[in-house]
Amino acid sequence: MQAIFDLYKWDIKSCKALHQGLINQTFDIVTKDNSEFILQTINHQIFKQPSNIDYNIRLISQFILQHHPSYIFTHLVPNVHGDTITTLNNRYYRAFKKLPGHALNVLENTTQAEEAAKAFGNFTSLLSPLPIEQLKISLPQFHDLTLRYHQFEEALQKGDSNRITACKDAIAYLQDQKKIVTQYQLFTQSKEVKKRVTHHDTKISNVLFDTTDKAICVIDLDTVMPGYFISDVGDMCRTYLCKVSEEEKDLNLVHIEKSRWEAIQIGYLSAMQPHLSYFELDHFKFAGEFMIYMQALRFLADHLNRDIYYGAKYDGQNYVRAINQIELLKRYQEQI
Ligand code: GN1
Ligand code: MG
Repeated sequence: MQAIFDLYKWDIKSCKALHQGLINQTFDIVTKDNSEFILQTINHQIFKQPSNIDYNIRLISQFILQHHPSYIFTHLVPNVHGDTITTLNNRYYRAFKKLPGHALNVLENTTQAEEAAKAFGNFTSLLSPLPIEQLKISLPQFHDLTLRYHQFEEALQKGDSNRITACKDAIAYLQDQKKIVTQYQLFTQSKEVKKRVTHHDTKISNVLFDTTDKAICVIDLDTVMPGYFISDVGDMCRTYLCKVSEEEKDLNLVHIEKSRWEAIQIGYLSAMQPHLSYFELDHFKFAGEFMIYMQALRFLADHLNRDIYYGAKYDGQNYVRAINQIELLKRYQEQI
């Protein structure tokens, strides 16, 4: 790591790995003059063109500095060469100045749901004058449910046969819910639907809060690219409505907190209502079904593919995540 610290001219006091996110590695850096940074590697097995992420964040950063200079944003910190992305030993790094605030793994109350939803809604609303064609695609077809279903079917063909047999109930349930793919296709084909600057990873740990539960800013901008509002609202429903996360094994704890559903609507629409068409507004509830279902498909497909994408800290972790999401989908369809 010393070589990378040198490239940022950091005289290091401490460097702590943060166990955040499933894809990239994140470090909390404090230098001897007490400056604080976040250093992150970009997983380029997944993000094949890390320069696209860098390009998008710089584009957004410039837009914000020009039009909304007081908006709190994770502006990139350049290295000694003036580059905001650093390649070293075939690894990609970038750094941000650490912002005050803390991230949550699970929500503690309804205010946090409203605040987070408002923060993501504001982000898209604020960037609405930025022509989306200027953004690069950091992960092609990332939230394309048709593709995700196809990948799930491929896993049923080529995946681990023992796992396929053991997961037959979960597989049958997801196949039975295929109508969600059709609904997604109808939604995306509609002329009433627009692509906008979309975060694509609106889980609660991607918002920084202050001590009074006010959202300070949104973080983790790797997947910011043109997309549909159902991606952002959907991931809010997936991760804010329940008191336990996708890692929870005890399915009895997977409940929907109805007050948080109201909070997501109030928060997100306070910024986004003027931007959305009636047709889009009518798909607010569908957003949750779409994202919970897609995540269940992705976790189960990965389990069948022997965890090549998400990895697993214990045998069956992606299966646990998948059945957790299936349970959440059932509760969502019953209660929302
Ligand atoms: C991944 O790495 P992280 O935790 O920010 C994934 C998301 C999933 C999430 C599930 C690029 O996000 O789509 O919703 O795991 N990101 C990518 O926890 O695949
Ligand atoms: Mg992420």
